[in-house]
Amino acid sequence: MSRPSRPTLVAAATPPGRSAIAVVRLSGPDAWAILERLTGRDASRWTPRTASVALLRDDTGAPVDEALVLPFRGPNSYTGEDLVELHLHGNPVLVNRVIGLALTYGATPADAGAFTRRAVLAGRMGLPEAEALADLIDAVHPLAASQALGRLRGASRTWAESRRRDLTELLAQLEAAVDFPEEPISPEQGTALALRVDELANRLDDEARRASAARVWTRGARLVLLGAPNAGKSTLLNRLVGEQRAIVSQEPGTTRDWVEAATTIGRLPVQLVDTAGLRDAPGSVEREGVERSRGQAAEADLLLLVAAPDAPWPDAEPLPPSITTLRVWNKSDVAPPPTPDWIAVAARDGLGIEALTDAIEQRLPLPEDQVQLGSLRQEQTCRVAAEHVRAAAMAIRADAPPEIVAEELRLAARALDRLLGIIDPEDVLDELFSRFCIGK
Ligand SMILES: Nc1nc2c(ncn2[C@@H]2O[C@H](COP(=O)(O)OP(=O)(O)OP(=O)(O)O)[C@@H](O)[C@H]2O)c(=O)[nH]1
Ligand SMILES: [Mg+2]
Repeated sequence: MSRPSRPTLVAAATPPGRSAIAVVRLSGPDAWAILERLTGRDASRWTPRTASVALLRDDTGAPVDEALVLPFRGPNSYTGEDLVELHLHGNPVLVNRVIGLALTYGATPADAGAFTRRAVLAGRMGLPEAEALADLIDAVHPLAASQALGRLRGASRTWAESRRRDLTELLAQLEAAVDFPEEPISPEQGTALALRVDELANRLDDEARRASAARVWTRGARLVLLGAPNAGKSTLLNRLVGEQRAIVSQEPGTTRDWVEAATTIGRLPVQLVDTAGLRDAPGSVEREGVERSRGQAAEADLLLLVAAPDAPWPDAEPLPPSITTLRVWNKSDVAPPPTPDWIAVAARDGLGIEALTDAIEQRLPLPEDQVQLGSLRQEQTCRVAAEHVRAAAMAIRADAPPEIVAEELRLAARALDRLLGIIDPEDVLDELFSRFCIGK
C-alpha cells in the first residue's frame, strides 16, 4: 500500500466537557476513507459541503453515535485538503471513541494549531490572518473580537501592504536621484521628502502603540503589586481576588516568589501578581525574590505601587519607564495618605477597594476602534519598520547619500514583508501555533 504524503489529522474541535454537540475534525488524504469506515457508506454517496445524518459504528459494527456529517473536498476546505467534520453528541466518551476509531483507521492525532498550519502552508490563509484567528478566539471584549475578525478578513494585510506601497513610492524618488546624479535632490525637495518620511514613521509607530494597548482586550491585563515589605500587598491581592491566595504575615519579607491569581475588574480579565517586598534583602533567597519583583514589574500592563504608614514607598526604586502606575496607600485605618495622589484603602477590612478597582479600570486602555495590527510579533516588526524609516529621515536631514537613505527604507520594507509573512513565515509558525488549541 502506498503511504500518503502526509498523515490525516484527527482532533476534537470543541473543548472537552459535556455539551449539546461536539465536533471532531479529520483532515488529509484519508479523511473520506475514514468517513466510509465509520459510516459504512460509500464515498460516492457523500456530497461535499452538504450535511447529512449518519450512524457511526465501531469496528465490530456496534453503533457509537448518530452524527451530523459535513464533508469537504480539497482544495475547497479550511485546510485546503479533504476534510470531514463530525458533529457528535457532546459527550467526551463519544468524542474519544470516535477519535480512537479514526486512529485505528490510520489517522494521526493533531497537535495544537495543526489544521491552521496546513491552511497556512496550503496558502489558504496568510500569517497575519492566522494570528488574527488566535486573537478572535482569545478576545475578551466584543470590540476586540470584532477587530480580530476584521484582521482575519485581511485588515492587517491591507494596512501593511499600503504602508509597503508608501515605502515603494519613496524609494522610487530616491532611486531617481541615484540613477541621475547630475540631478541631485534640491534642499527644498529634501525637506519635503524628510517630512513625508517622518509622517510614515509616525503612522507606523502610532499603529504599533495602538496594537499594544488593544492587546489587553485580547489576553487580559497583567497587574503587578509592588512595594516595601509589609505594605500589605499580599493582603490586597487576597482582597481583590476574594480568597486567601497569598500568605499574609506581620513578618516583613513573607512573600519570596511572585504569586499570581486571576480575577475580573470591570469586564476585563486580570492577572494579579503579588511580589516580594522591595528592600536590600539580607538573605540570598529574598534578594532573588526582589529581583523577580522587578522582572514582573517590567512585564506589567499596570503597576500598583503599594505603600502603608509603616512601609513607605522606596523612592529610589527604579520603575520601568513606559508602564502606567497607580499609587495605593494601604492601612489607611492607621493613618491617611501623606499626599492626595494616593488612593486610600485598608485591604484587611476592605475599605476603599471599590474606589481602587474603579481607578484601575480608568487606567487601563479603552478598547479602540480601527486597530490594524494584533499580535506582539506584528507590533514589534512594525516598530522595527518605524525605526528604519526614522533612520532614513535622519539620513536625509544629515545630507547623507541617497543610497544610504534608500537602504534604510528597504530594511523597513523587509520588516513589513516579515509582518505579512512574505519572508520567513516558518520562523513564526511554531511559536504561533503553540498558542493555539488542539483541533484548530
Ligand atoms: N492595620 C492594617 N494592617 C494591615 C492591612 N493590610 C495588611 N495589614 C497587615 O500588614 C501585615 C503585612 O501584610 P502582608 O499582606 O503580608 O504584606 P506584604 O506587603 O505582602 O509583605 P511582604 O510579603 O513581606 O512583602 C500583616 O500583619 C497584615 O495583617 C490594613 O489594611 N490595615
Ligand atoms: Mg507578601
